[in-house]
Amino acid sequence: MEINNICIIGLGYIGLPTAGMFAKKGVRVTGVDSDPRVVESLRHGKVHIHEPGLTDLVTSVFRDGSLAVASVPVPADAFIIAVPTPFYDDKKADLSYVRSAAESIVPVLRRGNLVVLESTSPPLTTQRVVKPILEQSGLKAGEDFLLAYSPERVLPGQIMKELVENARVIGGINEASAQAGKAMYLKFVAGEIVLTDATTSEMVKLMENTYRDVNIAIANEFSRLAERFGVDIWEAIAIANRHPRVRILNPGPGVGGHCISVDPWFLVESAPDISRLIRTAREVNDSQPAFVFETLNKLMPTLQGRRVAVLGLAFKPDVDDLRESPAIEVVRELIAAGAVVTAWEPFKPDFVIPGVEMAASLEEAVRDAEALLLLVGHSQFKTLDPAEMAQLTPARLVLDTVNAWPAETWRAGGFTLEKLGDRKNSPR
Ligand code: SAJ
Repeated sequence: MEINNICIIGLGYIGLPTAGMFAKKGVRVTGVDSDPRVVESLRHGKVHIHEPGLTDLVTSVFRDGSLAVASVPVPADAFIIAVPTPFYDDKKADLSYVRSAAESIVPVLRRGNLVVLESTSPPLTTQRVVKPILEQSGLKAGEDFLLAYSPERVLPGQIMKELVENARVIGGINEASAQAGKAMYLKFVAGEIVLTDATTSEMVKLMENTYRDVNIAIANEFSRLAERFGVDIWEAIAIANRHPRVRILNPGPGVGGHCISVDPWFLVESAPDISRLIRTAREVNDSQPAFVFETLNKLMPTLQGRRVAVLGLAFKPDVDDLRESPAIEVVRELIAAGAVVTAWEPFKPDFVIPGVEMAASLEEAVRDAEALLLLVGHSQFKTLDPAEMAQLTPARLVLDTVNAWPAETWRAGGFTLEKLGDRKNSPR
């Protein structure tokens, strides 16, 4: 089966880079998005996602005509669904985007086509949700058209590299579907391609992110235990990690982003009676912003009217993505306690949080502060010089929640530097 043109539905963090990758390899790609603003801005050469290397790629494939954009799918050899799967307030997966993407393919689906779902989804979504919708075309999955699930596994900030180099799993509803998927992704994937069935590959994706979530949860719980026992968690983890079979992750203000903080719920939703550990890990991570708040509150027992400068709001270092960010949760608690919060997020300075003053620069954020609260280990924060900071701010109390700042240097610079999960060096 020859794949010369592909229609990719959903031009977000995954769909757009994937479209660019295929187009660069000479495939004619039509990128489809239901949001007219995305289609319009791409038509004007404006890339709406901040990801290193993406703008250059997209601009070049647009210029040579191998990538086009549209608001509805066009006939193609293969279709890739890369739309978001957020969750509702009750933590159940919102599959409405997946459903409407599948429905939009039905009128253009032809005999011999391949359809691949990439969106992270609860187990059995390919078989029980996508397949019946596509079969409304009158064609039979596995016989008239091929259907597979292949999750993206790339790390925001390194998407261009990881899309190519990471191992890719492709789960077909039958062997022919998996093989067709392999033939397609081989066009740009250099990493190993592993074939399996659709439900296994759905579960693999959820297991990967759940594994990481549970591991971060234990690191966060350790940070609370360290507070209780007068230990420095950062020192304790560094020592424990010298054990050949131990690799504890980093505690911090919590787990954010649209993947790790969401995906484990898809397993809990699908089988609540047998996923207690996964649920608890989610709850531990979701309550970590409250732990950060309590730690600061111990250092500043009255927060009413106190001026706190918050450095970083993104969900993790060096990205402009604020979705599900635990830093925002911390800020909300500070506002609720009456603190006067000025926040500096260099990757999204004009983000709006009700009640928070967004600074236009680091200088502006710290100018009148009484305390500094570091919530994200952006590279540009890590290298801040405490001697220079001491000139910029009257604040001398600093709470570093991500272990970004060398305590000795900051203390020598005149700051009272406190770290999350460290009561050894700063008994409070
Ligand atoms: N975090 C910690 N401590 C750590 C590591 C991370 O608190 O030691 C926090 C981060 O600050 C962030 C959150 O966890 O708030 C998640 O960050 P991350 O870097 O672990 O992962 P994501 O969400 O950017 O990307 C993950 C990756 N999955 C795994 O590493 C198993 C990526 O490969 C997936 O493609 C992506 O989810 C996805 O799209 O599902």
